[in-house]
Amino acid sequence: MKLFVSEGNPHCLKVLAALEVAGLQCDVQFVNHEEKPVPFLSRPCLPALLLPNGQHLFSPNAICRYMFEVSGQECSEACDQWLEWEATELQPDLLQALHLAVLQGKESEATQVLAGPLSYLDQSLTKGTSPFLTGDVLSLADLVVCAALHPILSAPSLASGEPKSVRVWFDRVAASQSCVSASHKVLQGKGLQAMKSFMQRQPAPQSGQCRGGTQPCNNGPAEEGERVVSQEEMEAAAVTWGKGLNASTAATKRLHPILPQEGKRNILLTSALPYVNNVPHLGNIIGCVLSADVFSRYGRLRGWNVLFVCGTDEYGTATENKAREEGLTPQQICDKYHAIHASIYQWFQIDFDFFGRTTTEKQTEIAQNIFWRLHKNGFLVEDTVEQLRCEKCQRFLADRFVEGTCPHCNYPDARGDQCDKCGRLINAVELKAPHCKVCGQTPVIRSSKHLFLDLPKLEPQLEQWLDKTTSSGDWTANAKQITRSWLRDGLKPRCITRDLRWGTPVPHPDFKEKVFYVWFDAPIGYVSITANYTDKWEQWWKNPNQVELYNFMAKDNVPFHSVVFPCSLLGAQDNYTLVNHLIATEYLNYEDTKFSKSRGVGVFGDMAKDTGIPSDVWRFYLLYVRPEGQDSAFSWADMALKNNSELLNNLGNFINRAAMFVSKFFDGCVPAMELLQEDKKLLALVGWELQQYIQLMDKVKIRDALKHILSISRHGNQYIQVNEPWKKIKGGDAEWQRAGTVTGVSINVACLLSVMLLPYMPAVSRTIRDQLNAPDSCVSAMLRGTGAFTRVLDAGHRIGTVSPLFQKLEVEQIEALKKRFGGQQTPTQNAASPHSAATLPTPAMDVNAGADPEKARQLTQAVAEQGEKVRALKAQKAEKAAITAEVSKLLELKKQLTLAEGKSPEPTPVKGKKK
Ligand code: B3M
Ligand code: ZN
Repeated sequence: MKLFVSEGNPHCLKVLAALEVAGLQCDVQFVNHEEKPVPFLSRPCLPALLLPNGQHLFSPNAICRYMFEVSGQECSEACDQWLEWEATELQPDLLQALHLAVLQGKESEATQVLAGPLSYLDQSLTKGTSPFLTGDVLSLADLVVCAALHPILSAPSLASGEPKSVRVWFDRVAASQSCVSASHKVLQGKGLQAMKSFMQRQPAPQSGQCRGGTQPCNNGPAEEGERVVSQEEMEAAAVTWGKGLNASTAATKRLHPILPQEGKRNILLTSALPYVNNVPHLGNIIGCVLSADVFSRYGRLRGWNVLFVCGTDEYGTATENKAREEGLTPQQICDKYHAIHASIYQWFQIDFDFFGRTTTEKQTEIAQNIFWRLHKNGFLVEDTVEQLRCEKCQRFLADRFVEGTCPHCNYPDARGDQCDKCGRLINAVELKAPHCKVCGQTPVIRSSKHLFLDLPKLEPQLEQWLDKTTSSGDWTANAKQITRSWLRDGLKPRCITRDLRWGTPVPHPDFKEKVFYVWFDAPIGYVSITANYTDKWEQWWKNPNQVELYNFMAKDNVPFHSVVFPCSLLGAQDNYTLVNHLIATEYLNYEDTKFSKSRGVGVFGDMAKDTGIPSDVWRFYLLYVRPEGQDSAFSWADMALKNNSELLNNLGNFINRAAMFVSKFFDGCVPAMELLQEDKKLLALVGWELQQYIQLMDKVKIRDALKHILSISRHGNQYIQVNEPWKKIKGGDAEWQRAGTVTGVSINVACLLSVMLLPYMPAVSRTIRDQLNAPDSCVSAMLRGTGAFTRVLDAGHRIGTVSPLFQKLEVEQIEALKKRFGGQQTPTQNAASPHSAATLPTPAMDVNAGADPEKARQLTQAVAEQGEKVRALKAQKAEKAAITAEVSKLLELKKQLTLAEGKSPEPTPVKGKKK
């Protein structure tokens, strides 16, 4: 075995340390950076390990892992997860930090880049009681992460801002013999400077960009300056700004019925049809209707021709039961709850073009038509099925009324149609230990004749279509993965008839007593609801070449939209429009547990308005924590924190200041603007954020896009803070003019924000535009094209009356709400949830009673000012000592800010014990 390493290459630290711990015989050879020990790689790649069989390993973590394995030391799952985190999350930030520190001398910025990963590490370390990452003994995880951080954390000029727990852990691991000797070999006591020649050969890391993936963007109080703006960018931004609004993009009024138009992007948008028999909770709201609403509003701003339909899903046993419970007929239940749903969505400002229902004649007509076409085309097969019948309740048990143990994975709470644990499809009779959900009795098996959709026969067509649509459309990762796993298991014929009364009747004479299975019937609801909206519904639904279909849903609905429904439509052979973009969310939990009506846990749609918190703030927070890519949780404390820090102190503060300057200093008229470097830089920063927002929104990354709105107002606040228009207004002519420019630029940024915010907070957006007296044309023009930030409010424009946009949420108020909606949850319930990922702890926004938004606001400003001071000193090439002194002040301020924001740099109590 031969290990190739090079001096000053930080990746070599970990392999040398691992080699020593593993205690293997190995020839270590130091080569120069340009050496290519792995013959088939085109670029030099060190470290590299030549194995006895002549093969090479050239990923540092793989080398470490291999060494451990050969020496007989197992690498646990937790250890592997840390290695993955180190490679995918820590390394990119680390390289950026090293680049800043080693090549640019920007030490404070380097520590800032690492704040995210270090606080993640801190959370994990303070969560448990063990001294090491994966337990009581030092593991490969400790070695790898410690070696990675070694250059930074052992540099006196950089270390100081890291959390205490990280420092304690680092010192412990770094003191081990293996680390000490590895560091000696690679860095030779030269510290950061040892890496200079290595770093110079590395491609410059991208900065300020979210790396995508499942982690949310690091969007703490980011300081301006994180992203380096080039001269060209600034000039380009100034040119765009100067062009002004393109007046030709006149506002197009929404005229019903909306129909596809030639030459437009025609978007048909659906959100899963909520069951009519209960009141939706916040998870349902964010999962479908709210997400779809944001996207449809955004689409209209982009100038797309959007039709957004939804409605209540009304058939099925659940409705029959609810009717029995409430002493009403199923129809009366549907009428009652349809109205409840409609009013909840209205309160949440869900702007459907049409909100219908599935119990209509059109539904019967279209569902029966699809049925006959499937029948005629030979895609229905008849079979006798054994069904579960509860003799006590005197009825056949629909899938959702029987529960038992999953035959595939033994999950004890599997439903009659699907297992929530392994996600597999189940035939109710296959359940082990089945029981009636209503009375608990064990059901008996009876046979009856049914019709099946021949999925195996449709499978080749389906696969062909899926290949195309999933590669050309935007399918969320979970949607693709769930669909793939369904296909991997092989499709089976699926029964589409049921022995029930409350449903769409099966028209076939041999099946007169039966109705359609809800999951065959419900998606047809999208079509029939559109048909109730317009007679010309076929222009949407039988027009795949001109129409793009987006389906929004929570992930448990995926297979019905990606497999079953497309098969019905493909088999009907009637040129139906099939889904192009399938957008599925993960689950939203409530605090640390699940929403539960029966336990009285969580906030349900009808209660939100009783909290006194405005609909827009609800929308904002739900979208801020949208379970996009991973499960997330609603938390009262976090909602208050986000309201107070992001809405009040960041966004609202900026817009309000900008507008107040116009009205107080310039008599309510936008002043003349004369752009300097400083202004152009802001324009470039804002333009970049706007582009990110558009790119993300186009891909339906709603939560990620929202963060860019908040970044813009952060840049804006910083800009105002640095330029101090309130002081300059009192100065001479030149100063006065500067105050004017800063105010004019700011008010235009505020106007842009009002438009970007519209999909998320429609009422606030309207209020801002009213306060700015902004023309409607800005709404129709600002988000067109690739997104360029341009001047809309010219000098002389008179604004309206300015008032504050947001209100503080007080601790007492939030505590009271939390009590009211809390239910009797226990911390262990989360662990029992089938969705709780037993992987690495998520860096939760831990909120404690110490949060002080007012102080946070002052400190944010202080940090900004101090940052500016440091930058100025560096620009003047001031004495190193002077800079270091100011940097340490900056770090101290940041630490205080972290505290004031309610995040804790000191060890936090173990999660769960708090409650
Ligand atoms: N009503 C299930 C649900 O709300 C179902 C969706 C139908 S979409 C066609 O989760
Ligand atoms: Zn029963």
